[in-house]
Amino acid sequence: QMDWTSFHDLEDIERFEEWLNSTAGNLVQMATVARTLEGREVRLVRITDPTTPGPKKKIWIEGGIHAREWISPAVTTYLMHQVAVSPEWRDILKVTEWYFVPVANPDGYAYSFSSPRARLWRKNRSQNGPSARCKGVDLNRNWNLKWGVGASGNPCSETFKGKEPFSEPETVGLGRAMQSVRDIDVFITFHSFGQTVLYPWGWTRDPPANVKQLSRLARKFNEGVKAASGGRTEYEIGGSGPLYGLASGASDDWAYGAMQVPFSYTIELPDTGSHGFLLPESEVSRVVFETSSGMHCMIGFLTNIG
Ligand code: 0X9
Ligand code: ZN
Repeated sequence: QMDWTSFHDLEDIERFEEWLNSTAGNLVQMATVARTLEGREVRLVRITDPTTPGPKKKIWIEGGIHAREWISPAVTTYLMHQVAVSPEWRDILKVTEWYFVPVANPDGYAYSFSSPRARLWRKNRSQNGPSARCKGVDLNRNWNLKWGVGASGNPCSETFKGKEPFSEPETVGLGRAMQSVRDIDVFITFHSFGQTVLYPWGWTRDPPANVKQLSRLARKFNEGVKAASGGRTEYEIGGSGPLYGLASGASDDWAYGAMQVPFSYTIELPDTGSHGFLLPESEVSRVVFETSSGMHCMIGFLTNIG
């Protein structure tokens, strides 16, 4: 059984998905959107209330695209649990349709659990050609939007973009699934660390067309986090390019630019750097609670439920 007082490996997360599917079966649908190089599934979990009529806001949540950012799948699975079973989310669930990918990079995630020296692995486990010395493509540099800007062509780099856009089964499968869902209203990819809400673009420092609305909805997320934390946790909000430096081929830019998702964000979860990627397990329950409170405030605002 799942808990949010520690980090969980891929098997635990898959068991949790199956448990949720059997417990809240009328609300949950599962699909496999890709098969990785090592044969793992990239799973998509759709949660919606089939007894209420549409149209509904479509919200896509991506977790675990970077292997070592363990707090991301923790937050994503907690949010799935809240949305499906918590009474506090019931009114919002009537008018929303959720698409969750708890672990977008299962090979990398499993590898980061396999030994202490693999703990800080970021990429997938792609072979990069028969003679390549270095493994892995940064799946957050492999999407087909301004591919190549601020990304590396060297397979040994942490930000290796792949040999071409969409060279990886994970990004292809996720992209196709988003295309078949269509008209997504909100796209969020959870990363760590930094405590920032980033909106497009990552490939340029120019602001996107609806920057005012993007920033206003991001402030709602922060408002919910701040309230839930008693004022202790706050996020910085801004454009990816200006705040994190130029990096293209990321899922948020693709969602915004290629899929025309009006509200597309990368949320860099806590902390602000003291532990960085190695967030202590004792922080998990606080972070998942504060983040889901932020999401509740954000999506409540979007749907006029609050
Ligand atoms: O560089 C990234 O992929 C993200 N930061 S992380 O430290 N988690 O790796 C930020 C991505 C921001 N979005 C874009 N650059 N489009
Ligand atoms: Zn990341």
